[in-house]
Amino acid sequence: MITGFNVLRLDGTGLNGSGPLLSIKFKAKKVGKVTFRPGDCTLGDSDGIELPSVVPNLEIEIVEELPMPEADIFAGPKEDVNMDGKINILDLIVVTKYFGEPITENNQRADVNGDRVINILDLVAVANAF
Ligand SMILES: [Ca+2]
Ligand SMILES: [Ca+2]
Repeated sequence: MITGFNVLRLDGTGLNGSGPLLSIKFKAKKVGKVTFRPGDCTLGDSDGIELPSVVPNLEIEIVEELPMPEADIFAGPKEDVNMDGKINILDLIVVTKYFGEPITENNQRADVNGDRVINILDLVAVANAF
């Protein structure tokens, strides 16, 4: 069950057009199916008037993570820290997130220069690769 989050945009410029309004990243506690019911969401305009939610319910299947075959290991540039095929501000965000932390299995890509420390040199390496 996913509950208890709120999003509020305060700058007053609002949004229009089409595209993602919100993305949610979560870590599963166990395998199985879960239904995300955005119908439980409340959307509103800048005057506080509720807008109808038109997002369908989503069924998400959580499967056990299997070890990656050797051929599937990411082979892109090391500066593409989040492995999305682009080198940009999002990669800097990931390096910043782990700045100064010990290297673990989860953050090792943030050590861009491979010196076993996540620091300013890794930020510079990503920024220089833009
Ligand atoms: Ca990237
Ligand atoms: Ca480093």
